[in-house]
Amino acid sequence: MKFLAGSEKRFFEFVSGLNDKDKIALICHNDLDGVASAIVVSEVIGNIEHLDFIEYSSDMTEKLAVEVKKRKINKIIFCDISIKEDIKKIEELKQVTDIVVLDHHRFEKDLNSDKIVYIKTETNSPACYLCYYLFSKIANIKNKELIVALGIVSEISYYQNKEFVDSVAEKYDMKMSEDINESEIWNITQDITLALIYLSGKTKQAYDILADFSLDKLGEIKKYSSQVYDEIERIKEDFNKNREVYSWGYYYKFSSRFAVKSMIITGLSMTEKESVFVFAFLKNNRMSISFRNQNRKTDCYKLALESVKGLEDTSAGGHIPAAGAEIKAEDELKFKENLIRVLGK
Ligand SMILES: [Mn+2]
Repeated sequence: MKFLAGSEKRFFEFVSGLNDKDKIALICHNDLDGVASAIVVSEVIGNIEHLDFIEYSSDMTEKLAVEVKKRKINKIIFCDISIKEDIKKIEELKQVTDIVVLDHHRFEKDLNSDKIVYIKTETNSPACYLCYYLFSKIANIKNKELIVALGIVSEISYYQNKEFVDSVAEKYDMKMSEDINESEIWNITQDITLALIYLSGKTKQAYDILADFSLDKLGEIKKYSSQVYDEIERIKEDFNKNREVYSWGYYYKFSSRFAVKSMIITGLSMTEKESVFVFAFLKNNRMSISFRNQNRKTDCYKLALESVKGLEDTSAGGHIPAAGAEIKAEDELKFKENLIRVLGK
């Protein structure tokens, strides 16, 4: 496995330095890659004092800093979370804990220092596979192969890690097809991803089900995923009925008890690559907006910035084909005026 930052040597020095008195926090992303990483790490290290699953944000470590103080945490392991210099409290945490980062998100600065072991792989080597690669050198964790393979597939990294995933699929008798999207392992991955959406904010419940996951536990996962699946179907029907059609594409406003906006807009925009899709999701007087244009003719990042111009209390960011913004719900009309000013009617 190729490391873009960090070394195995320093990682194993950290692991061999662990003892019974250490109070370890394990903080992972709340998606399947993050949960699979947590399963691998806790299988080998055990005895985790504080386990949490979080969504990336610049203030995501505020809550952690409180726990560190309260529980006297002296080691933190972050998996599948992009730790950067500007993360709030990171300097403070560095003073009182040792930090290990096992991650595959893009980064600018190598943060390795005597307080941080910072291991970064290429995007196509998901965090769970990095954890598996490292920990399988010191423990037999073959029983975690299945969840790791599912994690790899969920990160759209099958083709880059085909040999490993194929061997797991064969072992568990899962039917593979030329096209990964038509393979059984893809369907299982989708079910788990939807279940994680259902259980968002309660990721530990999903972790408990997945910790010793086997294919006969799929029924348990489907109890959750089927409800999110039904909701996605409902929203797609509603989109066809209630979307506003413009010369450039679609504006669609909706709300849901599940965080399915990105999943739906990405799926729909892939089927109509020339159109610009703008989805506005209403929640607690705020409107969270997604922009998509898969043929990249419209710069969604610029569009996001332009569309919040002149409004108060906003945020906007992203890339050319996909971007996001947030505004006050009461500013919807002004937002749409901006949108039409930039894109036309
Ligand atoms: Mn990941």
